Amino acid sequence: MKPIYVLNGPNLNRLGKREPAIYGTTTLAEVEQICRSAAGDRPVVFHQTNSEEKLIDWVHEAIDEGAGILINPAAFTFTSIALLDALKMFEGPVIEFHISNVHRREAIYHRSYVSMRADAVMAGLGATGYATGIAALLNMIESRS
Ligand code: DHK
Repeated sequence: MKPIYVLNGPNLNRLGKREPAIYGTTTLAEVEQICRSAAGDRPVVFHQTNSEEKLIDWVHEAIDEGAGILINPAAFTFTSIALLDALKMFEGPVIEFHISNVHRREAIYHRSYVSMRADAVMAGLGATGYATGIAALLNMIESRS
Protein backbone atom coordinates (compact mmCIF):
# COMPACT_ATOMS: atom_id res chain seq x y z
CA MET A 1 0.00 0.00 0.00
CA LYS A 2 1.47 3.34 -1.05
CA PRO A 3 2.16 5.73 1.83
CA ILE A 4 0.78 9.20 2.36
CA TYR A 5 3.33 11.98 2.74
CA VAL A 6 2.92 14.50 5.55
CA LEU A 7 5.39 17.28 4.86
CA ASN A 8 6.09 20.26 7.11
CA GLY A 9 8.05 23.39 6.32
CA PRO A 10 10.20 25.85 8.20
CA ASN A 11 9.98 26.62 11.91
CA LEU A 12 7.45 23.83 12.57
CA ASN A 13 10.19 21.94 14.41
CA ARG A 14 9.64 24.57 17.10
CA LEU A 15 5.96 23.70 17.62
CA GLY A 16 5.11 23.58 21.28
CA LYS A 17 7.28 26.57 22.09
CA ARG A 18 6.66 28.68 18.97
CA GLU A 19 4.11 31.47 19.49
CA PRO A 20 1.75 29.21 21.49
CA ALA A 21 -1.05 31.80 21.29
CA ILE A 22 -1.10 31.16 17.51
CA TYR A 23 0.16 27.58 17.12
CA GLY A 24 -0.78 26.03 20.46
CA THR A 25 1.44 23.83 22.60
CA THR A 26 1.31 20.58 20.62
CA THR A 27 4.81 19.51 19.61
CA LEU A 28 5.84 18.26 16.18
CA ALA A 29 6.41 14.80 17.64
CA GLU A 30 2.83 14.83 18.91
CA VAL A 31 1.62 15.98 15.49
CA GLU A 32 3.39 13.00 13.96
CA GLN A 33 1.61 10.65 16.34
CA ILE A 34 -1.73 12.33 15.58
CA CYS A 35 -1.10 11.72 11.87
CA ARG A 36 -0.04 8.10 12.29
CA SER A 37 -3.06 7.32 14.47
CA ALA A 38 -5.45 9.00 12.02
CA ALA A 39 -3.91 7.12 9.08
CA GLY A 40 -4.74 3.70 10.52
CA ASP A 41 -3.30 1.01 8.20
CA ARG A 42 -2.07 3.54 5.64
CA PRO A 43 1.71 3.99 5.92
CA VAL A 44 2.83 7.55 6.65
CA VAL A 45 6.03 9.25 5.56
CA PHE A 46 6.36 12.22 7.93
CA HIS A 47 9.00 14.94 7.53
CA GLN A 48 9.80 18.46 8.62
CA THR A 49 12.53 20.70 7.23
CA ASN A 50 13.64 24.30 7.31
CA SER A 51 15.13 23.80 3.82
CA GLU A 52 13.12 24.57 0.68
CA GLU A 53 15.40 22.21 -1.27
CA LYS A 54 14.71 19.31 1.10
CA LEU A 55 10.97 19.93 1.05
CA ILE A 56 11.02 19.81 -2.75
CA ASP A 57 13.11 16.63 -2.70
CA TRP A 58 10.44 14.97 -0.54
CA VAL A 59 7.71 16.09 -2.96
CA HIS A 60 9.78 14.47 -5.75
CA GLU A 61 9.95 11.26 -3.68
CA ALA A 62 6.16 11.40 -3.22
CA ILE A 63 5.70 11.77 -6.99
CA ASP A 64 7.23 8.31 -7.40
CA GLU A 65 6.11 6.62 -4.18
CA GLY A 66 3.15 8.38 -2.58
CA ALA A 67 -0.64 8.02 -2.68
CA GLY A 68 -1.34 11.53 -1.38
CA ILE A 69 0.29 14.58 0.21
CA LEU A 70 -0.76 16.63 3.20
CA ILE A 71 1.60 19.59 3.31
CA ASN A 72 2.05 22.43 5.76
CA PRO A 73 4.56 24.48 3.75
CA ALA A 74 4.63 27.16 6.44
CA ALA A 75 6.33 30.29 5.11
CA PHE A 76 7.22 28.62 1.80
CA THR A 77 3.46 28.64 1.08
CA PHE A 78 3.71 32.31 0.22
CA THR A 79 7.14 32.46 -1.42
CA SER A 80 8.00 29.29 -3.30
CA ILE A 81 7.14 28.90 -6.98
CA ALA A 82 9.64 26.04 -7.00
CA LEU A 83 7.51 24.15 -4.45
CA LEU A 84 4.37 24.84 -6.52
CA ASP A 85 6.12 23.51 -9.63
CA ALA A 86 7.10 20.35 -7.77
CA LEU A 87 3.55 19.80 -6.45
CA LYS A 88 2.16 20.22 -10.00
CA MET A 89 4.06 17.04 -10.93
CA PHE A 90 2.28 15.02 -8.23
CA GLU A 91 -0.77 13.23 -9.66
CA GLY A 92 -2.50 12.28 -6.41
CA PRO A 93 -4.55 14.40 -4.01
CA VAL A 94 -2.84 17.31 -2.26
CA ILE A 95 -4.15 18.99 0.87
CA GLU A 96 -2.60 22.29 1.97
CA PHE A 97 -2.75 22.57 5.75
CA HIS A 98 -2.16 25.46 8.13
CA ILE A 99 -2.51 25.24 11.90
CA SER A 100 -3.62 28.87 12.11
CA ASN A 101 -6.24 30.76 10.13
CA VAL A 102 -3.80 32.47 7.80
CA HIS A 103 -6.59 34.61 6.34
CA ARG A 104 -7.10 36.35 9.67
CA ARG A 105 -3.42 37.16 10.01
CA GLU A 106 -1.06 39.62 8.39
CA ALA A 107 -1.48 40.18 4.67
CA ILE A 108 1.85 38.45 3.95
CA TYR A 109 0.06 35.19 4.81
CA HIS A 110 -2.90 35.72 2.46
CA ARG A 111 -1.56 34.72 -0.97
CA SER A 112 -0.64 31.05 -1.30
CA TYR A 113 1.23 29.67 -4.32
CA VAL A 114 0.53 26.15 -3.05
CA SER A 115 -3.24 26.76 -3.27
CA MET A 116 -2.82 26.93 -7.07
CA ARG A 117 -2.25 23.15 -6.99
CA ALA A 118 -3.89 21.97 -3.74
CA ASP A 119 -7.13 20.02 -4.06
CA ALA A 120 -8.17 21.32 -0.63
CA VAL A 121 -6.94 23.97 1.78
CA MET A 122 -7.37 23.75 5.57
CA ALA A 123 -6.55 26.55 7.99
CA GLY A 124 -7.37 27.36 11.60
CA LEU A 125 -8.15 23.92 13.02
CA GLY A 126 -5.07 23.93 15.23
CA ALA A 127 -2.48 21.16 15.40
CA THR A 128 -5.05 18.50 16.23
CA GLY A 129 -6.63 19.40 12.88
CA TYR A 130 -3.95 17.31 11.18
CA ALA A 131 -6.18 14.31 12.07
CA THR A 132 -9.02 15.84 10.07
CA GLY A 133 -6.65 16.52 7.21
CA ILE A 134 -5.44 12.92 7.18
CA ALA A 135 -9.04 11.62 7.19
CA ALA A 136 -9.91 13.91 4.28
CA LEU A 137 -6.81 12.81 2.35
CA LEU A 138 -7.66 9.13 2.85
CA ASN A 139 -11.18 9.81 1.57
CA MET A 140 -9.77 11.56 -1.50
CA ILE A 141 -7.45 8.62 -2.21
CA GLU A 142 -10.32 6.15 -1.76
CA SER A 143 -12.68 8.08 -4.01
CA ARG A 144 -10.09 8.11 -6.81
CA SER A 145 -9.34 4.39 -6.65
C1 DHK B 1 2.83 28.03 9.73
C2 DHK B 1 3.81 28.95 9.51
O1 DHK B 1 5.07 28.73 9.86
C3 DHK B 1 3.49 30.28 8.95
O2 DHK B 1 4.52 30.78 8.09
C4 DHK B 1 2.19 30.26 8.21
C5 DHK B 1 1.47 28.18 9.21
C6 DHK B 1 1.11 29.60 9.03
C7 DHK B 1 0.46 27.44 10.07
O3 DHK B 1 -0.51 28.07 10.57
O4 DHK B 1 0.64 26.22 10.21
O5 DHK B 1 1.81 31.50 7.89
